[in-house]
Amino acid sequence: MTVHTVATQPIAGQKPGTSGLRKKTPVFMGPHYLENFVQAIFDVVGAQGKTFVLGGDGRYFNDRAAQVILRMAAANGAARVIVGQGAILSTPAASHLIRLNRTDGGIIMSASHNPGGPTEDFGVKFNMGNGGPAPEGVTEAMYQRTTVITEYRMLDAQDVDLATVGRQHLGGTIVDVVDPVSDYAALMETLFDFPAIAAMFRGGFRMRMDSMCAVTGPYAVEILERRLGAAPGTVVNATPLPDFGGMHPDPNPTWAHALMAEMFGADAPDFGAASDGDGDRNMVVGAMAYVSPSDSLAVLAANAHLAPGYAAGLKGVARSMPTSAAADRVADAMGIASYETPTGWKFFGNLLDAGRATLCGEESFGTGSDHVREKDGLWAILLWLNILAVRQQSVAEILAGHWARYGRNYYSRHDFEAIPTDSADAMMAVLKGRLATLPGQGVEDLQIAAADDFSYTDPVDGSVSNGQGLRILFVDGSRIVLRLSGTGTEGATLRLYLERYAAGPDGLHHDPQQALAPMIRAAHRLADIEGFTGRVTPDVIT
Ligand code: VG1
Ligand code: CO
Repeated sequence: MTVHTVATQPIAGQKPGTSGLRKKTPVFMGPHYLENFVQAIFDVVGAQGKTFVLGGDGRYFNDRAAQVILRMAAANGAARVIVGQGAILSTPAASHLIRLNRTDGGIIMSASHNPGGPTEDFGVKFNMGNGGPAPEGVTEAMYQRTTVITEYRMLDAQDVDLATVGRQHLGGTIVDVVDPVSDYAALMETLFDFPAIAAMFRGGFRMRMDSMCAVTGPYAVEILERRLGAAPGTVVNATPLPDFGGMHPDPNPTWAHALMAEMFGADAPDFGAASDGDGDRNMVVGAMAYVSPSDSLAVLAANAHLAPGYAAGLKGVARSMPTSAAADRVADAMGIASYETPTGWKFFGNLLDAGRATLCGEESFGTGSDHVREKDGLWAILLWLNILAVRQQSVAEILAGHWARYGRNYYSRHDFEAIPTDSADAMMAVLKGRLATLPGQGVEDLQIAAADDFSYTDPVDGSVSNGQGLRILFVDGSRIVLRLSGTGTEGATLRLYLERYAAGPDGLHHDPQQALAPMIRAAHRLADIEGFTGRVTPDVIT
């Protein structure tokens, strides 16, 4: 088989964001677009003699992109590629396969929680040999490479049969097609008390799992229904579809509204959960009890020792800066370290590798641990099930008990989507310019204690990441944070994060939007969101 060297030119804008390169599908399918970026990956990390994992969330173009990447891996001299059957791998399962097989990294095809389809979003990201997302230095090098690229290598070959598990050869490269679920399911069995969870299901415990027509369907059916004995049909929207059935595969109360309606309706199941496009996010809900992701992280940290995989306790807990401080309170009570990182899972990698943190979480419905180097939706759902099985309490009881002990961090995020980029940038620039003048000022009866643009120094390798979000901290401990999304593909998305602490014992059961109303008004006044963007009402509230 011949290796062709194809002449190409740099294509503007191939800069990875919070999590890989995401663009509209037609952009990714345009001439040389995918090829340029994949060659830039191989140019930076090297492919000769190396082994990689390859898989994706099954969205439109996933299958064809996989064939292109395989031909390019072979043309660049890769020794072996491990591919999920049908080119399918959830992001956490890909992370596990990289670690299990000690490969040199992996390519994951996903735009995660963004919608999929011919006119929606596609994405590609590279994970390192530790199983985690490439750090900023590496993604920046890939971007720089795309700005000077002149050629890429492509093997002249037919498609590999990805439908059949087994070994094949593509030029000089071994292609091992593997079952996407089995190794991941086996890992979950080592972490959680499957017999206890199975006994809970046998005792009549009812669950609804919404896979949102995305990648976790096969994983959830195997683990929940087959191995744990949940009733057949527990998992809904269980078949991954190229367009996610037209759904927005983002597990939050807005997009998983069918699940929310069921959990807040008559005869609700005991436990509900949903996951996103590539299976790294989760939402958990009890009967009549929504669990905010920040609270979920805190509850999991406080109870993880009830699961066999964490019986020895936690080394530390890490959260992204916009995530509420609820987990910090648990860490303090347990006498373990807590860390505050910028948004994006790549910033947890060093803490996990160094053994400083065991659990990590983000307010954006992401939770995970040191079992892989990605957030992991089904893992979080199974840890909740394990805790419920041991404590024999409802989700609502566990939440109420948690707040009674630690106090409650009222929390919400307001997203304003598809704002003209110029307006969003101008608004952020003006607020940033005013930060130094804010301490000491009052707004909406709130006194501002401090204000800054969050900067992070990695405690392991000393790398510095600036410009990670504007924070306004009030004297009473509440705060607002504003940042622009790094995963969107249309204009700018403003994320406004709001937090207020209530120590209890009174005032622990208010509606978060009401509890946060002063912060919401203060944020609109301080940033003049309406003046810059014309927006008053957020598109999505979580
Ligand atoms: C969002 C979330 C962030 C998350 C990222 C990737 O980024 O806020 O917490 O890590 O998505 O999640 P941004 O830059 O749009 O705020 V996923 O499930 O897309 O891998
Ligand atoms: Co995701």
